[in-house]
Amino acid sequence: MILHSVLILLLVIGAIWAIIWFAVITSVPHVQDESIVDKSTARLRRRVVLPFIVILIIGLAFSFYWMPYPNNRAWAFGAPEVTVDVMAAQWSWTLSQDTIPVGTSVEFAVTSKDVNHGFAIYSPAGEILTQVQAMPGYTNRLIYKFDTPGEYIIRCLEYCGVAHDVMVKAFTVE
Ligand SMILES: [Cu+2]
Repeated sequence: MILHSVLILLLVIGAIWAIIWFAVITSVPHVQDESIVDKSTARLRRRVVLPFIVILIIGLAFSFYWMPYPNNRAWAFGAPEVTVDVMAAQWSWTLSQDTIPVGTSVEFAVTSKDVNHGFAIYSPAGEILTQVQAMPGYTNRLIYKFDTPGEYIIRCLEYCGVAHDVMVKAFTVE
């Protein structure tokens, strides 16, 4: 995932650099007449701004796949077949079920009893996979698909009081 992001970033920077370089090389005339320089400046802007906008739009379209918004996740993982209700409170997590089926699109409906918490899921190897805010009076919907069975850990990612660090809960994917 990080490698993808770096590669995309390098491609975008490289493409922008190439376009600017090409535009500068082809539009700067070797004359001192200022009217020609003005024209070439306008041409330079056209050549840089338009491709830049096109690259931005294409980049935005491709990066949508990794965005955590419910519609994008539903598109990437499939419509959720299981909904897990998650209630955060100082200082614990309550889940409507502790076992989640592997390879299935799951929706976590996350809310809080008291203050803001950060609902984060960690893989059995300890890597953070996905996260969303747990807010009082509002339900955030987080869609995810677990491809590997094992014991996953929920941790709080937003400081919520003295026992914030022990706000940990495990669930099983099988
Ligand atoms: Cu916390």
